[in-house]
Amino acid sequence: MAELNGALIGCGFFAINQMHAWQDVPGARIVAICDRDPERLRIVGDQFGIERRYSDAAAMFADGGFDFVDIATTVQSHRALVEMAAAHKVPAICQKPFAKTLDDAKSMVKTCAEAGVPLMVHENFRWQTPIQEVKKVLEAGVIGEPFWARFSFRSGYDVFSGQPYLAEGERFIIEDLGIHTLDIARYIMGDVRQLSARTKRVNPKIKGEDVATMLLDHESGATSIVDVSYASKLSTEPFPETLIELDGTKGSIRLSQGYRLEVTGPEGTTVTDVSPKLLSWASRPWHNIQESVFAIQQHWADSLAAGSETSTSGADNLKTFALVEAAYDSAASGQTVDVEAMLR
Ligand code: NAD
Ligand code: 89V
Repeated sequence: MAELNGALIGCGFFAINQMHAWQDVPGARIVAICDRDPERLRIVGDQFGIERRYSDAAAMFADGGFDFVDIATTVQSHRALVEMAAAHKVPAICQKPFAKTLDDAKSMVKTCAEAGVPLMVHENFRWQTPIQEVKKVLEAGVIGEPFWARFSFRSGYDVFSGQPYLAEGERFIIEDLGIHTLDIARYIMGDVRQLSARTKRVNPKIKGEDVATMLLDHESGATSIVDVSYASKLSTEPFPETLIELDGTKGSIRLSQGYRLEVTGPEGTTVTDVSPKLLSWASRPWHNIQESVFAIQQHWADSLAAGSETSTSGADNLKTFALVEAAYDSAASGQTVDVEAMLR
C-alpha cells in the first residue's frame, strides 16, 4: 500500500495520542508538525522523531509535501486552518468541537466541498469498542426496533488538570463532552428532529455548565435522553465510559459500568465483556478513548486510499454540531428547539 504522508498542527495535550496512533496506522505517517509554541514543537518533534517542524501553519502549507493534514488545535483556530487546507487542496481532519458556531461549521463544509477536499471531524467516541458493539447488536435486529434510549456520561473526574482551558469558557460540558454523547445518540438512534435541554453549573471554580440533561426526538419516532455531568461523585469513578440503555420492540441492551454489555432478546439474555484493548502506548482510564483515536485515524487512512466518505465527515458532523447549538438555545430559552430547521 502506498504510504500517505501527513502533517499535524497543534502539538498539545491530546495530539500525543494522535501521534502515537499515527505510528500504529499502516499506510500513513506524520512527516511534518506545527505548533506556535516552540516548547510543544520541541517536545513532540523529539518524542516522535519528526524533523520538519514549523511555528506557522501557512509556511508549512507553502512548503507542502504531505497528502493530508491533521488539525489538533483548540476550536479558535479550526476555521482558519481548515480553510487553509482547502486553499491548498489538502484533505483535512479537524478535531472537535469542529467550529465556534454552526454558521462557521456550515461554511467550512461548503469551502471543502467546493475545493473537492475530503474533510473529516475527529469525532472519535463513536469508534470506541463498546459503542461499536452496541451498534452491531442493534443492526443484527436482536432487540427489534429501538423506541427509547439513554446515553449517559456522569463523572467526577478532574478534566481540568490536563485541559485547563475547559474551566475558562462560557460553555463547557455540552460543547466539550456532550458533543461526543450527542454524536453517539445520533449514531445509534438516527438523526434528530427536535431537542430540549436543561443545564447547571455545580462546580463554583469553573465558568461554564458542568451538568446537562437533554431530551431528543429522533426522526424514527424514538425518544432518547442524553445526560452528562462532571459533578457526579460516585463510589467507582466511571470516566470515560458512556453508559447506554436501549429498549426495542423485541428486547433491550444495557451497556453498564465496567464495559459490561447485557443483551436481552427473544432467545434470552447474554452478557459480554466489551472492554477496549490497552494499546502499547495507552494508559488507564484513557485507553477507551485512545483505542478510538487509533480506530478513527485508521478509518481516515482507509477512506482516503479508497476515495470513500468518512463516517464523521464534515457534513455528518453538522448534524451533531446542530444538537450542541440546539441544547444551548433550549437551555437559555426553556423552549424545545427545531433541529431540522437549524440545518436548512
Ligand atoms: P492544547 O491547548 O493542549 O493543545 C493545542 C495546541 O495547539 C497548543 O500547543 C497550541 O500552541 C497549538 N495551537 C493553537 N493554535 C495554533 C495555530 N493556529 N497554529 C499552530 N499551533 C496552534 O489542547 P488539547 O487539549 O490538546 O485539545 C486540542 C483539541 O482536541 C481541542 O479541540 C479539544 O476539544 C480536542 N480534544 C479531543 C479529545 C477527543 O477525545 N476527541 C480529547 C481531548 C481534547
Ligand atoms: O474528549 C474531550 O474532548 C475531552 C474529554 C474526554 C476529557 O472530555 O475533553
